[in-house]
Amino acid sequence: MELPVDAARISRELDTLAGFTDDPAPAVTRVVYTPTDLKARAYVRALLREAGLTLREDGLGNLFARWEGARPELSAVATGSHLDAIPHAGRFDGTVGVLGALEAFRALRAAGFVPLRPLELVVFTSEEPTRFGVGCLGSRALAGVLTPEQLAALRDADGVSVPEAARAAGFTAPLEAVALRAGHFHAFVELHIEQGPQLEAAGVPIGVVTAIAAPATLHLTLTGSGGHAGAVLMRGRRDALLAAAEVALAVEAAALATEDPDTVATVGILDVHPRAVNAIPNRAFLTVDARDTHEGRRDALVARIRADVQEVAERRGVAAEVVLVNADPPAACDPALVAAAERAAAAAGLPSQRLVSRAYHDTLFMARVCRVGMVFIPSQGGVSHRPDEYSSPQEVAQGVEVLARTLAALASE
Ligand code: HGY
Ligand code: MN
Ligand code: MN
Ligand code: MN
Repeated sequence: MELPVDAARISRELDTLAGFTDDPAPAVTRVVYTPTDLKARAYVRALLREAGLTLREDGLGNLFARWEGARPELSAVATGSHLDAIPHAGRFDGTVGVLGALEAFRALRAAGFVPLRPLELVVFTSEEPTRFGVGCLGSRALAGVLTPEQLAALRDADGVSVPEAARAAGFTAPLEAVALRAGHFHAFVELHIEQGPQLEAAGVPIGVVTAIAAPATLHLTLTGSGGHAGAVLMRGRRDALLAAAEVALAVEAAALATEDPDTVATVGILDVHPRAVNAIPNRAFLTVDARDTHEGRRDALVARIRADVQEVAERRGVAAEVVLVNADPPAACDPALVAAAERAAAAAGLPSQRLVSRAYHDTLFMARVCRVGMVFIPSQGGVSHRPDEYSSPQEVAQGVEVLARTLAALASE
């Protein structure tokens, strides 16, 4: 089947979407339920309607765009990704999987393909942890991993809960109806940028994901005694920032200590209170993002970090509060979907290689609902979560074609 993927059109649409940002280009900042997020959603909803898809939104704002199949009673084949972006991010993370899926649908329709099973394009709410501290809120709720009560307990920096923010954004459907029953979808395949260097280094245009690493997040609050920067002598200070500094270095050492490249840990946020030039920090808040493809090794890493925090706190006389925000299992992509994506790449005349995703994705939680697969395209320089994130129009179009062929095969079975 000849697939007329319009590379110029998807490139234009990605550029337009990148224009919905709260920081100046080339950065993209688009935090869930903000006016900017809602404008981006409205833009994508219009494109989906224009393409003749039937839309529905759930109580969190997860958006489902349906292309009816010849057998509407069969469970749908789903694809999709996210539109939200962390502060000062790039324009391809998530958006390639949304607009790329739309372009895949348009190319299949233009080629005269008629799906047996319905196809659904899903735009997941809040894949990034920026506002509520936990990533993949929408897909966790769809998978039943986050209940309405747990969503109500998640609050942003202003104390606004997820349900309050969703309602304020205009999503009023009941949260009890969000969770999908297992088997609701026949299969789910996400197109995404690799966000790492492997495909570019190998000179391979298509990645077929076999597994998604297991993420965990810790929030640490260290409390010392603070005081006057001039009057309090060095001996006996209980400086929360210096304790946090030791903890941050201990986090790095703990990840390196496993001597496996798949173990990673990052302190991404460090806030200091009262943040005054002449006051000894009496409180430090830091986040730890710890991941590994091997769940046992990830759990051992978290345990070691907890022990290091206690050791530093005792030695420096500071109080330590450790909150484990999430510790999720890894996900394996279904071998049949891996094979389908590899066949699709071959049919498109494109080399592909298997790899593990170290970044997490909504696919990590869709794996609790149905069989999953992922198709990656290269990230220039392996860069992501930065304004200079880049994949070429040709790389995007190649990913779209492989996604389209994979979806066509799954929707015909
Ligand atoms: O952090 C991640 O892995 C994803 O990009 N939110
Ligand atoms: Mn991301
Ligand atoms: Mn992403
Ligand atoms: Mn994702």
